[in-house]
Amino acid sequence: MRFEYAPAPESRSVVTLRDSYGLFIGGEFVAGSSVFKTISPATEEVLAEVTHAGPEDVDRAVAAARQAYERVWSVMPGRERGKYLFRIARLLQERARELAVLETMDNGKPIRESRDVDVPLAAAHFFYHAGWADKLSYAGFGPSPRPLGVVGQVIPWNFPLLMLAWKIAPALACGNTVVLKPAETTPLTALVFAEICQQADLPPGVVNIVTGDGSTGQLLVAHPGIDKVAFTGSTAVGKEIARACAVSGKRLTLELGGKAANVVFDDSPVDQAVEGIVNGIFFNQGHVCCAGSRLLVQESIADELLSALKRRMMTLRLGDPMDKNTDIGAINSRPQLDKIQELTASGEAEGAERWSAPCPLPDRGFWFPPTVFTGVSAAHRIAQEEIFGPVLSVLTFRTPAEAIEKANNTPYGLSAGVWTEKGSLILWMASRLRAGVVWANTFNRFDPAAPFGGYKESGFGREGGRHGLEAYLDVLGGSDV
Ligand code: TAP
Repeated sequence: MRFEYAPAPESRSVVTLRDSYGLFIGGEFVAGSSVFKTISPATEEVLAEVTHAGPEDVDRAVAAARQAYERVWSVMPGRERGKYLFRIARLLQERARELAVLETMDNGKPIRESRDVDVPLAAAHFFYHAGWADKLSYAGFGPSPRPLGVVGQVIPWNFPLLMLAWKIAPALACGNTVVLKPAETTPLTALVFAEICQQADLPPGVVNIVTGDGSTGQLLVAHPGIDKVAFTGSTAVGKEIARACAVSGKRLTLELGGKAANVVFDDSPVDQAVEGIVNGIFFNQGHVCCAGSRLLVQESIADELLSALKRRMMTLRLGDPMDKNTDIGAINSRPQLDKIQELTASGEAEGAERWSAPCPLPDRGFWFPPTVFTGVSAAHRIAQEEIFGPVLSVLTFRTPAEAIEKANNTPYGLSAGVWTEKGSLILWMASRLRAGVVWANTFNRFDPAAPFGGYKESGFGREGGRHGLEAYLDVLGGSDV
């Protein structure tokens, strides 16, 4: 039975959009060399004009960060830095509704997700790292871990504010200053974050935000004034950045793509597993690096599980991301939609069977229905390449050993899920899965205290937890910070 819901739109009035946004350098919004427009992917309406940072703008931002590092931030006691991080966390909470609405407008994700996941987790990251700022000597990296200096950070469009928090909170807690470039299609919450830095009285230059496209990112990571590069994005760009940073002496962490296996054994409770599969691949339209994009189901329950999954998918509500009942929002951009369409067409051409939940797609904006492919072989592109959309590829297995072999058979190694009631099997699987995170009887759970990161082409370095601090510290010693 399908329930109909009355529309429950969130109000846009909590957001005051400026017509035009400058770059945030040295604690102020300043003009740059040129501008571009950011649009809502759900309606294609122009939301605001944003500044494109060119070489001189990036120079200015790095110089501001250097000055703030040397004069203020690296010499400030950790307990004082921690107060600023607490303040930022509280301001994120105070402006949570505005940030959630803005994120949904600029990114296309359902308001339910930006309100309940992105913004609360972003605040949680600042709270968590505020607590570390005066305890770095006890973090297990020796008695006197030192900051690295000026950090260049480049982030993607799928969780704009949350990825910003994952990058900025640990960097600042450890005594570094930052220049961050948000993705071209989702710059707006980073610019409100710049306002929050002003509200928190953060010393000028500690955080600098330079908007622009990939060329701005390139300038930033190649800049000689940067001591460390932290990148989250695609594996292709990650490799380019690794080459750009080679022999430069810069420290580097890369959080890249994934092709996670969600492995369901025949003793798992089917309804619970179905919820985990839906959450694993359809959360955030599947624009999730750790999405459970490959379902590996034990052959004996494959038919039962797939029928239950399709029934559940028929209840997913696709449409206006600002409606509080919406489960599936818009695809973030036209190029991303083109990529999903190209890869799904290859799935059919290679012989897999496509099934999409029957749901009307809005006339304007970028949309793709929740889709499942069965009859997928490990050699198909849809089993190997990251689709980064609401598309699930289903494979079957008979034994745990076969499940491991298939799960590990991709160039990636970011995350995995295991569904079974046997604790011993969970441990057996977890020790053999080549994935940075393994979820047991759940999926897509995040906590600032838990390190996150990949193996193989999913990158290196960890974000979150005590391990995440190491990426922002010179752990070989020096005087106390
Ligand atoms: P990318 O195209 O790699 O873009 C990521 C960021 O890098 C954007 O800000 C982009 O700018 C910038 N960029 C593009 N070319 C660059 C270059 N040559 N040098 C420096 N910066 C450059 O990825 P995306 O499509 O935005 O994001 C999706 C990817 O991110 C997926 O593969 C996903 O798996 C991955 N991801 C990984 C994680 C973790 S934690 N592993 C988390 C989220 C996403 P523009 O956007 O302005 O072009």
